[in-house]
Amino acid sequence: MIEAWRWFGPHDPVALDHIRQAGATAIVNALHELKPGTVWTQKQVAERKNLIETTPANRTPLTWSIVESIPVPDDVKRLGAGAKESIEGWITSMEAVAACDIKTICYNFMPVVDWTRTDLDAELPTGATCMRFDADRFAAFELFILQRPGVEKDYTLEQRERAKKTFDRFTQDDIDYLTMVIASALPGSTTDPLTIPGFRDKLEAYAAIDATVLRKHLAEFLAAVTPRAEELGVKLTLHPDDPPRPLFGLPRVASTAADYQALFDAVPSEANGMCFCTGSLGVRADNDLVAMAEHFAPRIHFVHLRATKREEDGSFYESDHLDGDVDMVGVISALWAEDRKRGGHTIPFRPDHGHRMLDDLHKTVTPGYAGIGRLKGLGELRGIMRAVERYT
Ligand code: DNO
Repeated sequence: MIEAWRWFGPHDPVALDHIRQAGATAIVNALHELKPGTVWTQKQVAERKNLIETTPANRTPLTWSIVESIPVPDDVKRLGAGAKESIEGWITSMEAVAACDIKTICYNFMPVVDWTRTDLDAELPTGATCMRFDADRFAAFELFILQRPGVEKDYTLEQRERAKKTFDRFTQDDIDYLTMVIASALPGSTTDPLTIPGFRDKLEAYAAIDATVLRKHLAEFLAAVTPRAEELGVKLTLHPDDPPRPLFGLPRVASTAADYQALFDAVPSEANGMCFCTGSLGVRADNDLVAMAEHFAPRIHFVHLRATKREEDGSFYESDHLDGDVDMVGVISALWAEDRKRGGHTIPFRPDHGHRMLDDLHKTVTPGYAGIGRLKGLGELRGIMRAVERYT
């Protein structure tokens, strides 16, 4: 497997030399400065690639080998093949990326919001902080801040009462913070940031779209883009929903093994692949991650390794990389076997997210992407890989 690292570009407080020091050699990046839906040009991609790959004297070379993500515009999710212009634009961006010899592209198909948390800095017993999805805080947001029409029926009376208590304790700053965190403001988001009225309008635009329709639109998108991806030798990797369950009454179609199977059946092209994100998939107790890694192995072209701990009420937090609910050794063994089958050193993985700890507690960091926490995660994951390499 190949050690990769997500870099957010020239303004990322974690510099390319820090990545070298972490030991990763493959860079995961995107033109984050461009709004979702903007068509990427070859010149822009080449410039970024140059920046990453121009190696100062006596430094380890780095390669930009994965794009995460080219955002799929909102109208593609709402209209499927009907969003012709947006799909053509997406293909043009993919061509620009492929022309720069980057052949792995990650994307997601979550409507309205990308990955979702309620806290960026939840304190752990060690004094480090982690990201957290808190069921009560989320319910408080939907019920009393967003006031989503029809939301009551998604909660029991007890859940609503707990949410109300949580809401009653909020200050205006708490409300603003929660709104900022949820309304697409997390790093790497592929959806536009929203205000509360904008949020309601977006949800309204999805009123008629259920899981069947969304799945159909995703299949139409893939049917349109995979022929060109095949010609270019590009692997498209669909990132799972995070968290892997419906939010805001919106459908989700990349949450389970059955979801991915339906997609591979609908569009068998070998360019139709998967980004295996253990942190996202692992939030569902009914996702057997080792079985999924084994079953989908030939479709996996990019891996995010991270762990979460589930709580009874649907809350979860991001634990240490090896101490969550996921059987990390089992997953890595399955992926390692596939990597070996392909000749070795073929599948890129990145340590996904990390705790905010040590010096990072006093610095400005990119939420989820502080340097030290990921460094620790990568070190632990690398240790497992060395053992698996040797003893299997
Ligand atoms: C969060 C990431 C997401 C992911 C996109 C993929 O840390 O997993 O930002 O990159 O959802 O399109």
